Amino acid sequence: MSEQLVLHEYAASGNCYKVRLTAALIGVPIERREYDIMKGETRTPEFLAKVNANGRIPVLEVGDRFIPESNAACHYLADGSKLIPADRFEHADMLRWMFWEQYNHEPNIATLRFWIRWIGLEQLHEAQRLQMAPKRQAGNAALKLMDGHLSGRDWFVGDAISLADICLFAYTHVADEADFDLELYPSVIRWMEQIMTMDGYIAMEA
Ligand SMILES: N[C@@H](CCC(=O)N[C@@H](CS)C(=O)NCC(=O)O)C(=O)O
Repeated sequence: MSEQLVLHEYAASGNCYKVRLTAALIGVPIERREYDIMKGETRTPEFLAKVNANGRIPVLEVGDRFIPESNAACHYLADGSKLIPADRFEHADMLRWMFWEQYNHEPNIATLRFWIRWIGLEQLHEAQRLQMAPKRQAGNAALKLMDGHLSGRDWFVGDAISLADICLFAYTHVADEADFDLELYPSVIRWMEQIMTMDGYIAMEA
């Protein structure tokens, strides 16, 4: 890639890790710029005006332009690589899992991880406490659905790793930090082990 790539990120975030893992697996170097989200560093007027009006990371800076949303940043990086299926149906199926990740998986598993490990149970607001049980149930439903899909197959789409696997791996492999019992999902464990032993794999660093 000819333009300079800078990832605006928080290293312990799975959404940011997805982008780093994508870049690592295709061998594309990216610069990294860390923000402390616990100190509101992505909510400053400068960040909102220049990097992402939505006040969140990751954001991939490409030359003088910015791509917020982790899965969009992964898609930009992987365009033209083996991480995106050439087949039109499989490409759409990959996107299906990436959208599913953002709607059914990340809001439950990542949010519980953040509340439990970063905010702390004692600090949660009443509204958050009330959401704990529904998010636990929805998170387990997501893991169960993944386990069913992966039983008898190696990858989410077709017969090779794609962005669907990378985007789902990011928060699944740390779901134990949100007190999910991954031992209940043996096909998910087998699938995670395949990813963790791939050439170019990098760990999350959290
Ligand atoms: N859908 C977005 C979610 C981004 C997101 O929630 N980022 C969190 C960290 S994982 C963040 O920036 N939090 C800081 C804040 O909201 O102030 C994506 O996939 O990039």
